[in-house]
Amino acid sequence: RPPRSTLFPYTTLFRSLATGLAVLTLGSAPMALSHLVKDEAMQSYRQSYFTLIAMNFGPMTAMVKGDMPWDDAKMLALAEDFAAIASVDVARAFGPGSDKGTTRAKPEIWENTDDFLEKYAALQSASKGLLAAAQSGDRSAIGGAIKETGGACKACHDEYKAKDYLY
Ligand code: ASC
Repeated sequence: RPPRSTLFPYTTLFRSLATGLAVLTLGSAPMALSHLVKDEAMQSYRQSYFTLIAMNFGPMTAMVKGDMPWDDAKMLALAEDFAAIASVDVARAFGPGSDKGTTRAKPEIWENTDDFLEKYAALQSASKGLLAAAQSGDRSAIGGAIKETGGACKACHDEYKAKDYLY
């Protein structure tokens, strides 16, 4: 073991490096926002849900538009996942009091709940049509179903989703 006098500068150097690294790491860490904000569980739930919806719908739209190479197997897999996700009823995540917090959900959702739920049901139904089209492999049917599904997304967004966070 080297004499302490030799070891000391390195220990000091190591400690200051370690401290510096820790400070840098903490200081530059991205705002690690949890996907589940505990006191906004419903808002987190539905944002996660619609992230899944969008991340499955997006690539299908891209294929239809020609922004991504067409792949029948991928289209079918995406349509299956999309329909499976859409079959999970997100309505319970729009419970009383969840109009506040980190949300773009407009108050109209809680004022016109029947209409909101009807529009959501249209999306769920469109997801089934899209799955059927993907199963048939008919590209023009898939294109039509994508249009209908996108229309269902948009119908709700137009009335019930704000551009910016409201609170
Ligand atoms: C998407 C997406 C939406 C909808 C909407 C359809 O891919 O992220 O919000 O489609 O643009 O009109």
